[in-house]
Amino acid sequence: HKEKSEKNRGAFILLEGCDRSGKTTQAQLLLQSLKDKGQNVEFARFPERSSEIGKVIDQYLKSTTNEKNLKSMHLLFTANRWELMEDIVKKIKKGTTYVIDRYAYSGIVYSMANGLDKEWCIRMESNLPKPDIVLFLDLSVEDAAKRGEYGKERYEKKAFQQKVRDNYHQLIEDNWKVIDATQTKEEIAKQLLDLSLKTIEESKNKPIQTI
Ligand code: T5A
Ligand code: NA
Repeated sequence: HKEKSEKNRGAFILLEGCDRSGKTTQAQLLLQSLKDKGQNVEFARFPERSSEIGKVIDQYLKSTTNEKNLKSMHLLFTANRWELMEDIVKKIKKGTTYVIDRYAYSGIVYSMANGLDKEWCIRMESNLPKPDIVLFLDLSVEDAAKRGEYGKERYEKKAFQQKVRDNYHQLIEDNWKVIDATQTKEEIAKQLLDLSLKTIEESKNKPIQTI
């Protein structure tokens, strides 16, 4: 029986933020702490560069030549989400909690920073599963840049990152928590763990929403 099997589902916990905001660091810490608390939890990231679509995305991110077809590039990032989310949702419904590093909101804010229309970007992400909580690691571009040089990938430049941050601030909704990412790794980890445990508890018997 469908309804019954969706009781006690896992949660969809998402980490978002600019480059160098500490997403990957915190995702790994959170995964371990949740496991230590006996939670059934798995990790995923977007873009997932290992699939066929992911390989095209990886090449795009590593190249610095002008991209003429930004809309089709956006749709490849979106397709990369669809190709993984079907399996992820199946597992969430069976009780696995997912910690995910970047998702649809990254798609929206980076494409907007490239000049694409906000409403178009949001529309292209519609119907994807919606996270139960968005843990938004927020810090200024200046503070992010202090964490060592930005890398060599396409978007790792200060002016671009400033646009990305401004765009994130336009997307904040009720299910977002803005985390001060200038705190120590340990301080942030504790906040994320508390928020995640609360979310797991509150999401258990709620249907998964869509964007
Ligand atoms: N993209 C992505 C799109 O354009 N469209 C899309 O749809 C999607 C999904 C992907 C790129 O693709 C774009 C966005 C991105 O430009 P990525 O592989 O996800 O890139 O790489 P990033 O997320 O940018 O990875 P980064 O490594 O730059 O950032 P993180 O993961 O936020 O940061 P992290 O944890 O690696 O930490 C960075 C450094 O800071 C230190 C760490 O030790 C590390 O050195 N640090 C701290 N220092 C002090 N205090 C703290 N609290 C710290 N936390 C971490
Ligand atoms: Na990262």
